[in-house]
Amino acid sequence: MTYFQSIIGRSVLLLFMAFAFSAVSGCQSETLKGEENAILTHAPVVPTPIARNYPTKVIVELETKEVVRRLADGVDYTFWTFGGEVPGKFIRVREGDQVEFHLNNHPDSKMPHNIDLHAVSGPGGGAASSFTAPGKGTVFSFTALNPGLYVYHCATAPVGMHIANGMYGLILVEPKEGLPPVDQEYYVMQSEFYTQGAYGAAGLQPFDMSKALLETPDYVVFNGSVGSTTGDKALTANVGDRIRLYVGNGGPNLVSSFHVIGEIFDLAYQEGGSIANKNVQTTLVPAGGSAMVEFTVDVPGTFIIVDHSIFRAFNKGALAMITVTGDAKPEIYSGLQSESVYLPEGGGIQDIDGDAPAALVAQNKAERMVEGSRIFAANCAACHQADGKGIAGVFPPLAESDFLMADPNRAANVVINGRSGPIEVNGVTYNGVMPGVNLSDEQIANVLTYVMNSFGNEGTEMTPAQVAKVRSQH
Ligand code: HEC
Ligand SMILES: [Cu+2]
Repeated sequence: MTYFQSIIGRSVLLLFMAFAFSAVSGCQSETLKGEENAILTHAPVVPTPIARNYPTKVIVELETKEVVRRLADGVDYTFWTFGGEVPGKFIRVREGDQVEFHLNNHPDSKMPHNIDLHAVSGPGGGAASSFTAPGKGTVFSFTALNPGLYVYHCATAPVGMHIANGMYGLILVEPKEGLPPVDQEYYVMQSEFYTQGAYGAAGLQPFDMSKALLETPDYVVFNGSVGSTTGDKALTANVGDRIRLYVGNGGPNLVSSFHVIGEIFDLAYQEGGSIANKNVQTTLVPAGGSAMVEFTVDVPGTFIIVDHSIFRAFNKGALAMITVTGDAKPEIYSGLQSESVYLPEGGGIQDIDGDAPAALVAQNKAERMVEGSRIFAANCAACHQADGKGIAGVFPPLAESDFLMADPNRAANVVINGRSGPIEVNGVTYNGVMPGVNLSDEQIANVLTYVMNSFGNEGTEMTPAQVAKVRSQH
């Protein structure tokens, strides 16, 4: 072979290789191969990363259901859902995938529903093609053109009400090249609920349209309920893990100031887009928007996820937890490990000398104990602790408290009007401030009956009439 021939041969080969390479890597549009059924997950679980390096036809089956579920302890709500829970199931596809979307509306539904996916390029984001009556199903297809993390929601009139009742979720369109691997991925979605009763008012709570119009929710929560992701339902990780949170905000009204207490986001893909900002403390998540955040947990302990519009976190429910286990790293953080900071405080309006709202009526001591335990958990445990033992030097104990048990009327006065200045409890002097807790006579009777008959205390029943008398004397 002459030199000339060999040059020609090589260029032809190179040309051929370049052509073949571009076909495989898909510089232009890739061709669909095969078909698969999407595996959808309930929060906080995320479907496993896409292993394919080519686009396929993905079949998504999602069912709308109207269900009664717990919104907070003792509080139920009729949620309208994508898949039976709030938020709706997480959908994960790859850029370039063709999604064949099957929306089915459960036969027991009272309402028609549809779906608007922000990942769709097409009229109504799919809503125009997916209006589905109870017991019916609809199908439409779209190609996931843009990578990113997108909100989906119902868009059936009255739209606000469908969203307020829980109809939203997330769809992740992974970029062609995939996302960098991490150790833990979780799905966290914020939203608000507007109920006729105030925060914590017991029973099945109907939707309150006037509060929704004023944008004054009673509940702001992660993953559909108060405490959905706390205690033994907290997210988990090991020391050294890199965590990616897929964060959504269903609204309907509020913008979230998303923050993890004690962590810094190494990367925050703001608004769920493709560019990450580095070293972020708090990222805004718009209503109907998202964010992806990544961070490494360097030390063990409990990390609290909040909306940093802070009354929402401590008084309306927007508080979740990540429990990190492993060896301490004193070179990064050393200090007392305590579970007692950052506990929810409930919605009883605290002021220094307030009037009280109305509530339920307990018929006997047993009913007072049940209501009282709820009121305690929501309004007192943050300071006096769940076991009533207080915190040494800061919050006096209610468990076996000589101060409490000596004079129930004096205790009622403390709850109604608050107290500050030195106080001796079981021989120990405390000097703090207890704010007056804005509860009704009924609620104070219940909570004091509960504390006087719990935590090793044995005492009498307190009645609303007794509380009313104390209130009138001060
Ligand atoms: C924000 C923290 C906080 C909350 C919430 C709180 N307390 Fe207190 N409480 C205190 C502090 C601090 C004192 C001591 C005040 C002082 O030093 O004068 C105290 C004192 C008391 C006392 C008298 C001392 C004792 O230990 O017996 C009683 C009774 C009491 N609280 C009951 C309650 C009840 C019931 C609730 C819920 C309805 C409640 N507190 C909510 C902080 C709180
Ligand atoms: Cu709907």
